Amino acid sequence: MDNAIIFDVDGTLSETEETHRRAFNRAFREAGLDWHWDTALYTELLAVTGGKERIRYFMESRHVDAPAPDARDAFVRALHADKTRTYTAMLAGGDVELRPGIEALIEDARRQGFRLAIATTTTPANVDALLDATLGGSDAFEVICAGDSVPQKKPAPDVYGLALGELELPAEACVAIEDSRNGLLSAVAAGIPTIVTPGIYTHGQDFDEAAMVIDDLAAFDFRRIYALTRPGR
Ligand code: XBP
Ligand code: MG
Repeated sequence: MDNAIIFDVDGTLSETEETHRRAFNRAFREAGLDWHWDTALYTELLAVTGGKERIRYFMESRHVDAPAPDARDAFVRALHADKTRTYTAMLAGGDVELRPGIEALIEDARRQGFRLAIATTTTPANVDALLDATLGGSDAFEVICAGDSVPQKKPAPDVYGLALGELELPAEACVAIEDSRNGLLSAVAAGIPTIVTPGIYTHGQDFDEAAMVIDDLAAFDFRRIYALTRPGR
């Protein structure tokens, strides 16, 4: 079958943003920084996709003590690498699970012959850590597009465009599954019909452009998702 379901990762496959937030805070402490992102601030900072971009936005928008501009890139990269090491170790510790309905959808879609892909802003290491901890590996996904593989992160369409290119499929033969407005805008800008399953950090965002908003995927009729990939639907 020449149809694919393209999954976002954070907030969609799993409610991982709370683990990301804890990993950021631990990296800040270990770097001797007095920064702390509580859930209210993190909700605000999630408007910026990409951990390195989020750290930079926090420094520059809050005018916190930061290295001189010429040292800032190296500082942010090193701090984010520490955060990624912490995050992947947290996931390897096992305290993570897929959102309700996700594993059933992955298994059913594969039985129906759908090809599966990932299009995410997080790093490849984080994707591997999540899939290893929940599915025993990434075999279910033919294509994984992640992190810095594209010049512009969500809401730009780049990562979904890359996934379509690697699948060698047109946008209308696919459906995207997202949790956030940034992700929705990215997939829709790539021309892909998009379903939103709002998560802890994205409930209440504007999902007007979504083909469907599904609050409880576990109770949903997956055939309605598959129907979105049929031309002339
Ligand atoms: C969500 C993001 C990521 C994570 C943090 O990605 O915007 O930046 O918040 O991960 P998704 P990194 O597209 O899967 O929703 O620190 O690795 O960026
Ligand atoms: Mg997401």
